[in-house]
Amino acid sequence: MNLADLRQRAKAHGQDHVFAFWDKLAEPERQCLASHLFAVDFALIDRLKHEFLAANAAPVAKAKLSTAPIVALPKTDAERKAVQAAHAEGEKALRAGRLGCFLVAGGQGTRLGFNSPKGCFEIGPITTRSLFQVHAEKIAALRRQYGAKVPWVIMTSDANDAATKAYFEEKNFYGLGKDSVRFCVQANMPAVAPDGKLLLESKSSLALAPNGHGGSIKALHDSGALQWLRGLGVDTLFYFQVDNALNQICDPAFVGRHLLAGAEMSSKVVRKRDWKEPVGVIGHIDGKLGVIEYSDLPEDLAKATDPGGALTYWAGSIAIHVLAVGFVERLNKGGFQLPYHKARKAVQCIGPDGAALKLKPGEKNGVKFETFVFDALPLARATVTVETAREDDFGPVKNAEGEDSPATARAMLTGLYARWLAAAGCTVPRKPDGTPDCRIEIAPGTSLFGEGLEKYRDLKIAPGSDVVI
Ligand code: UD2
Repeated sequence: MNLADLRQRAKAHGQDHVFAFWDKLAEPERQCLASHLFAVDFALIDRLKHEFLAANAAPVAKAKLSTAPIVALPKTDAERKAVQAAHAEGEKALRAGRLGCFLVAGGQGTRLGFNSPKGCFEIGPITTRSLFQVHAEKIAALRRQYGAKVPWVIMTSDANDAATKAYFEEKNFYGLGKDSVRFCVQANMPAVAPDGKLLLESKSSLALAPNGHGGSIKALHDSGALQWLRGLGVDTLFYFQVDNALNQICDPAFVGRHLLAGAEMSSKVVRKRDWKEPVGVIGHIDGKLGVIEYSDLPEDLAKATDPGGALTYWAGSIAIHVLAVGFVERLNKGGFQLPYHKARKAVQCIGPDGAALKLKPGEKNGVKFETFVFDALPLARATVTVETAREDDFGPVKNAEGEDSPATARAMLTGLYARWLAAAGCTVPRKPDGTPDCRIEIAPGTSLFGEGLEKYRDLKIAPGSDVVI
């Protein structure tokens, strides 16, 4: 397509305002704008505009939600035996080198108000250990424990790719070896105004945003990462998010459940702490397993309870999945499209006069379109959903303060390490409310899942002190 065609196409879709400053642009600037515009799927933007933004757009269709079968935390001996069998199966796969790790870290982390990639955020309760470091040390420990390569793919976005790579270089990949960590960059989607017009970030560039973590299915394939994993003998991927400080990476029991069921995509859930908790809910949606995002869950359903007063839709998705490599390959071969979701967000852009728009605090002037990885669940031939204990697996860092903040994640880390030490026979000082009266940090290299801490049985921990192991 040449430039005249591009202009014609933009005009045909009511988007020719993007050329408003064209005549005043220098050649490299024109090239930049043209490259952005060549990548735009105008027909898709039209469709999304009609679907979500038109005055007569239908409200998000009310899906029929019902509860789905979930493997709950074990209560009986038989259930505990099943966990052991799954654990053994997961360990076997780990030892055989079938596991790879897949971290999605392409988000912009706006809520945290941290300007670097979120993974660089220091989360150690005592040390300056960053989120990336916590994940890297866990993977290093898995490699040692299972004598396997456990390669790691990290998805970034244009917004943070260079900074993420520079960070890993600076940290020498935490000793993992550069050849065993691979980055893939997710695609962008243009951000639009509430009337569906493309927004310009500058006179020579569109306002682009990462296309949501659903973009990972395609990014894995298009970047060659999937083929690379296959070449290393990996057929099973452990998927996780950058902001979860706890996360039992490659949890053998979870991986084993997935494998024993012959599943293509599996998920971990926790009991929601209350009806408002911002996590998607796993259930049957129009008869198929899926996740309804918290923002799409009608309040009456979110609040629904069973006769005992417990939430009916209690199963909160914590965005930990196992994916069969063959499933991701199958989707990419067959051509698939995950549905788009709309989010009103603040978007940095210029106005019609070419000057940067000054946004008021909290003003959401734009709309971003994203796909979500959990929308691949209904496409999987078999799935397993497993309940996990929040305190073992889910300490997200989302907000600067309050719930799901660095403070709560650090407290959860100390709480976890305190339980591990107590289980090893060590006495941990406690406050009257039962929380540890000390700060504890255990390196993943010392203990990955709480094992091997017996030698700290006689450790004396003074109230109010710091313990780094
Ligand atoms: C996500 C889930 C929510 C729950 C929660 C648990 C969605 C839509 N919601 O909520 O149901 O499971 O996590 O913590 O996922 N990311 C990318 N590229 C993107 C956008 C996001 O890689 O284009 C990554 C991001 O770096 C992060 C993760 O995806 O690791 C989650 O993103 P988020 O913080 O926007 O999701 P959140 O907290 O709304």
